Amino acid sequence: MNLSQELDSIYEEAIQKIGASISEEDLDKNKNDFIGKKGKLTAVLKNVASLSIEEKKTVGQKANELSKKLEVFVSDTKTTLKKKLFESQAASEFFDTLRPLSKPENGSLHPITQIQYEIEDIFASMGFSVMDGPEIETDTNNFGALNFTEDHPAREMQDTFYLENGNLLRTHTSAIQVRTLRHLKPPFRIIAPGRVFRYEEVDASHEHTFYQIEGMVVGKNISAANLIDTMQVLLSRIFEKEIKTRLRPGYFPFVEPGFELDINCLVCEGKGCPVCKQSGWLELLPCGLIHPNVLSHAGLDPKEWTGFAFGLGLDRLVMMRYGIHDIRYFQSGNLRFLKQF
Ligand code: FA5
Repeated sequence: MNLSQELDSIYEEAIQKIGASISEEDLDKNKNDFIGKKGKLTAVLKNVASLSIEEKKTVGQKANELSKKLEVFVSDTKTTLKKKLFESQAASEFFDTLRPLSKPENGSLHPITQIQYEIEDIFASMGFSVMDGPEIETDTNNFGALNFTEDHPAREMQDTFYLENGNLLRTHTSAIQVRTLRHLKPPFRIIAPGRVFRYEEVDASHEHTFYQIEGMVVGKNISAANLIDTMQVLLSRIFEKEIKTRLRPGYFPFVEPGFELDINCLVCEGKGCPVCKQSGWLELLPCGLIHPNVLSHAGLDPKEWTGFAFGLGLDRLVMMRYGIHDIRYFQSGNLRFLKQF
């Protein structure tokens, strides 16, 4: 085989190997095998120096041309590989909402829904029933009946989305306390899960749309000891391990006394991170004994009836359980995130 024929056969082999590359990495390797520093075609080019002037001209020119053609072929193959990769990713992640399903494709429950159902089971086992309420509320149910006076500074604590007719998107599930007091005769124990909305500056631990579970017990001689015990049962059943908590005074107009139950941040194990704003602690469960004014507003005699209430932030609870470092994943619709649960 003369040198020109050798070049042709190297070229044929290169086209075959490069064309069969299965990834960009594989392509780089195949390219190097032929036109890299130690490649087969490069080796021929290096030998050209020892040829006669005539051969130098023809073989050298041919080797150069083939090398250039191979460069173009490598670049085209790279484009094809990129396109194929994109198409296969798009095919596996694309979901056409209008396409009739030829075979059943099961979705799964959102992690927040999963934990909501778990909490409902835990409370059902303690004799609680589950209540519901609308996302659009009256000002009275969200604020007024909960002892927020018109000019009460606490109204500023929650920046609210108002509707033109004066109603609002509920800022907390505590509005369901008011509805429950209207509909049930005590004694009762209820929880009420739901979506709530605030005009909030969004960051790693704050969303504008998030989930809470309200809890409320009304009966005779209900004390802070009953409240704390219930919270401890809840947290130990949810986390199934010892977790550090701290109780500090907290102000909400509808409880007296009010508490903030914080848990040691499980994303950073209390060292400090963006989720806990570097404090090591996360506000999770504000609670307290129901304010006498709330009971009176519902027509109950606060001397006869007492109770406790709490409002659990579900998004943050899920974050603590799985060590999720940013609340924005929950509403992102990112299937790669959701498929983990
Ligand atoms: C309340 O909403 C009171 N209604 C809770 C309550 C109920 C107190 C009954 C006393 C008795 P707060 O604004 O702190 O309180 O919110 C309660 C929980 O919701 C917080 O601890 C937190 O876990 C969660 N939360 C509050 N704001 C956000 C937000 N922007 N994004 C995500 N979670 C939030």
